[in-house]
Amino acid sequence: MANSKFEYVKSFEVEDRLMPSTWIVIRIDGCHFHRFSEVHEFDKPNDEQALNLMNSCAVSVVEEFPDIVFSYGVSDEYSFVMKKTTKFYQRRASKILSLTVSLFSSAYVMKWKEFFPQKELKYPPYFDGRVVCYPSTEILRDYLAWRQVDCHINNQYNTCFWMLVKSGKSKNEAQDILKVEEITKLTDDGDPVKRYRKKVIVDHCDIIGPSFWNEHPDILGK
Ligand SMILES: Nc1nc2c(ncn2[C@@H]2O[C@H](COP(=O)(O)OP(=O)(O)OP(=O)(O)O)[C@@H](O)[C@H]2O)c(=O)[nH]1
Ligand SMILES: [Mg+2]
Repeated sequence: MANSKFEYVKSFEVEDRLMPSTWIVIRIDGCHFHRFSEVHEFDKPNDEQALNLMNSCAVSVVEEFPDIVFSYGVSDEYSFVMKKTTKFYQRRASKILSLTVSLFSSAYVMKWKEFFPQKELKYPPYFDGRVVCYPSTEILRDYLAWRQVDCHINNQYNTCFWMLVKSGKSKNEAQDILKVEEITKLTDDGDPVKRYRKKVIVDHCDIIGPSFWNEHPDILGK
């Protein structure tokens, strides 16, 4: 590339390489999906097709970025785990994050008709994202457990809330009942093997306890 007197502007760019030898987790989350789900009349509390669409977008991301070893999603969010040794885009945070968010968002729009053939997409959905490094497999497992525990608590609350509303209570009454009843909170009790080709499996299972991880030791390595 030709040198010019303007080259110096590159020195303003910041170095944003993520810490080496750490698990990289990218979490994306739908922006204002409370409104988006109202406008598009999603079933309450869970719209199966909306969740299937999220899963399908996540599969696209996992298939496109080879160093993602695991991903977990709930509601309007999805977490993607990249292996510790990944050199994807030299581990540059802005590249990894922006690529994930943009691929997920465009997949969501492209696949919309496949999952909602009768519904028009009324405006463009968009997602925010963050990227965090976790230094150990234990902390990564705690991160994933945290997201799933959150899912259980929210689902328990939302399921009860909408059942009360369907049974004739007002939203305020349902809220008050659930406050009084104090919904029981649930307690929450390593480089992958070389792969030549990855098979993406969509599953619904417990990732808080050890069974899943013991049955699939290859995902996070030894
Ligand atoms: N009806 C329905 N709503 C859903 C479903 N999945 C997600 N949502 C909505 O999406 C929201 C996701 O929660 P948040 O991410 O905290 O809310 P948000 O409106 O997206 O706000 P920001 O993420 O802060 O922009 C839920 O509160 C629901 O309103 C679904 O399957 N059915
Ligand atoms: Mg959201």
